[in-house]
Amino acid sequence: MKSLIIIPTYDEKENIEKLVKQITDLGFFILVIDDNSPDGTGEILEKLKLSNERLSVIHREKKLGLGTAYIQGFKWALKRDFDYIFTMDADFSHNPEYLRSFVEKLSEFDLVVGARYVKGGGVVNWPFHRKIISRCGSLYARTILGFQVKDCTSGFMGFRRKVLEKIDLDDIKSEGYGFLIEMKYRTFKLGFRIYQNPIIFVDRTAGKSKISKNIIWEAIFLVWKLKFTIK
Ligand SMILES: Nc1nc2c(ncn2[C@@H]2O[C@H](COP(=O)(O)OP(=O)(O)OP(=O)(O)O)[C@@H](O)[C@H]2O)c(=O)[nH]1
Ligand SMILES: [Mg+2]
Repeated sequence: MKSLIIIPTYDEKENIEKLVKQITDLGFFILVIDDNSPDGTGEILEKLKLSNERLSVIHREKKLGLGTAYIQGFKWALKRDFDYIFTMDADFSHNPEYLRSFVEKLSEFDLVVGARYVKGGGVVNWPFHRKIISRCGSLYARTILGFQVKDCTSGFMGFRRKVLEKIDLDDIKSEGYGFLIEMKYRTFKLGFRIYQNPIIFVDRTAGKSKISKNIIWEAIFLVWKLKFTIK
């Protein structure tokens, strides 16, 4: 089975080289979507590409958000022969060592979610308020939507190709955490099998956070929109 790991980047120069090496050393292909990072992440990637044939890069003109980056990445993957397609952050919050167990699970399931809020999962180094916001956000979303995914906002996911073929990618308009909830909810509504693989999520030690308060508000409204518009 051929796997592609899609990683959106914005100012990740401290992380990207080490991450690309670790993932391609594990035997996976990688697609990085960089939004013209002012810190030069895009140039680092161009250099790495010269000596790493498993690495592909898409450069976008400006910061256009994580959701649109993933949609572009999914479409890119579907034009090629990848069986499994993963989403992952660039900041080592998602440990690449989990990828192998995700792949194993994808022989039985259609979507694997790297889940913090299940037995065996957890979060390391997050301040108390962030833990509370994240846990409550997940509880809120899954209660209103009535589905069992315990970590709705997890950005670490592995999809079987057929899931992304079936979801109408042009119909997805949410961003940030909303996008991550929407992908899981649509997968669930289409009747696909979802596995929650426990992960220990480690707060980034390098680079800056890009999360904004707006994104949280957006997600609060989005959940209701999803509930009433997705059949
Ligand atoms: N291409 C692209 N990537 C983005 C954008 N915003 C965030 N990212 C990337 O998306 C991933 C997740 O963003 P983070 O800033 O780590 O968000 P977070 O994990 O919620 O917050 P922290 O870990 O606290 O920083 C990282 O790889 C970012 O570099 C964007 O607008 N465009
Ligand atoms: Mg992060």
